[in-house]
Amino acid sequence: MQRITVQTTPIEGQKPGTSGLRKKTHVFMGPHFLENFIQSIWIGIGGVEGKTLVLGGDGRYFNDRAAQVILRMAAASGARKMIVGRNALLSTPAASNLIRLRGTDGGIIMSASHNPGGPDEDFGVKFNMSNGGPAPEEVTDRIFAATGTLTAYDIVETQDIDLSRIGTTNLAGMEIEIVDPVADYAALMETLFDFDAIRALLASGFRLRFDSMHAVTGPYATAILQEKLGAPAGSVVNAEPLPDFGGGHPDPNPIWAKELMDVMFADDAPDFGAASDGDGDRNMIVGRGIYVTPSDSVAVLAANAHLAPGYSEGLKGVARSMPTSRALDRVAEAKGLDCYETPTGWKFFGNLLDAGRVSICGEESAGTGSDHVREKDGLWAVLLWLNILAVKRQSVAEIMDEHWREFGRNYYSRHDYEGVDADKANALVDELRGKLADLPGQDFARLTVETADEFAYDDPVDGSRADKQGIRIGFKGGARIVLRLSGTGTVGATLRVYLEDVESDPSRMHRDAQEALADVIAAADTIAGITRHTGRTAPDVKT
Ligand code: G16
Repeated sequence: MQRITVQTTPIEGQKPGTSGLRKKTHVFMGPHFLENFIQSIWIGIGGVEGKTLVLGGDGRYFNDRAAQVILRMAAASGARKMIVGRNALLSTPAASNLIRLRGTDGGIIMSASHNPGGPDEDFGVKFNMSNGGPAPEEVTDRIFAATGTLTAYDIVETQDIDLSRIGTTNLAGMEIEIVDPVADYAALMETLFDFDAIRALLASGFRLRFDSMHAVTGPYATAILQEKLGAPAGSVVNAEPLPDFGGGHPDPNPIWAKELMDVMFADDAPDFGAASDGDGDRNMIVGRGIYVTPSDSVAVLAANAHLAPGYSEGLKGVARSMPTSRALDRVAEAKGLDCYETPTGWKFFGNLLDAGRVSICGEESAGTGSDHVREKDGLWAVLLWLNILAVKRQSVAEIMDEHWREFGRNYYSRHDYEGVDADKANALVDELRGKLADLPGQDFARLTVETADEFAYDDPVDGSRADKQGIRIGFKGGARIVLRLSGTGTVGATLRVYLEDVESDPSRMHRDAQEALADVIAAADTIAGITRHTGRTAPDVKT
């Protein structure tokens, strides 16, 4: 076993995005690419010497090889200990929990989340802090700065470590503890939810289907939903994590989880359907014949969380990312809760959660979570829904209907234009930015603009500022358009257009969202010149 220093040169394009560094897998597998980035993480966090980190990933292609490299680099740079999920598997929320539970200095999560996996698809790496949450921009900026000046990295030359057996081993003086990736997380869930009530619901003939999309939640969902809560075998489908997610796109939305949607909209549909993504932090909720948007889901969860033991004392406050619909704001207002609006990216919730200002957070991008960890958590959202259903004994459709009648309905949809030429996408945003001041008072598709600005966020806890976080255009009557460029893609630019309108007339609350939003959609194209700039006449994905 030998510690060596390898000479290298900076590699371009190692700037972390909305959630860590995501690239094509072959890019990550290229000479020095992973090693440069990991050494830059060590530099960005002030060195890894004497530190204890958690390591795990979503099991995608290259996960196992990358884990070996990261362990050898941690040992070479003097880390004290690495706590690793068996076979280098850990869902993102389970990694966050492990970091907090063991009081470690942070952790490395190998995942490109909902992006497809495989040699021609995506891979990713992100660093989480000692609070269990994604590194804030101040840290990712330091990591990025280090990627630009790196001249060498340290690594130990050795045989692969066997990560398949639970226990403790040693690598060049560094302890490696291999843990069951599920056990601690499952125990945490049991403290938050009324497992007896959910068990009784499932024993009453209530049928559920959870689609793991061949990603990391398979073992978690099987252990919790089937083994602990008694859902019949086969309730969890696509449960085996595969390096290429079975060739699928592990993004839980009606497009990519179509198999589940078809089942849930069939005549003999189960009562409740859910899906999770590559690394287990996203979720999709669907009842028999009804899809629940992520924005509605977080609003329903906030309105009913007190029905679960972990939240029985009420919520401290709530938060949503700016493009997420304002359904949550309506619940917060009715309940007298503070509601924070943050930029896209779970990392922006971290300070609010740490400061005890909020208990539940949500994003339109299928992310919901609470202060139990510092990541969004797919299975957590599913279990909270089940707990609520177990207490209310209503169908998902009835719960939604009741919710909209009480709080009003925020019709919502996101239109994505993927793989757009980056220059064209930037030109669109620049042009729009330039005309914001003139928009108020103008009419588009029967809507009158009331406000138009570019979102900037001043963190109320540490005072840090994040600007250029998306353009928002508000109309008289409550409709809204938000436009921003995604920070998680790996090819070209993805233009995201978020569309919303408010409905308080109960007789108009059951329309198709695209239909209800027709004017807002037309206004967005006219105002932003989407077709003119991109040449696209329709989005690639509508969620
Ligand atoms: C990540 C972030 C989320 C964000 C989402 C979409 O999710 O953690 O906070 O909402 O990306 O970001 P963008 O619109 O920039 O693509 P995940 O599940 O990919 O880690």
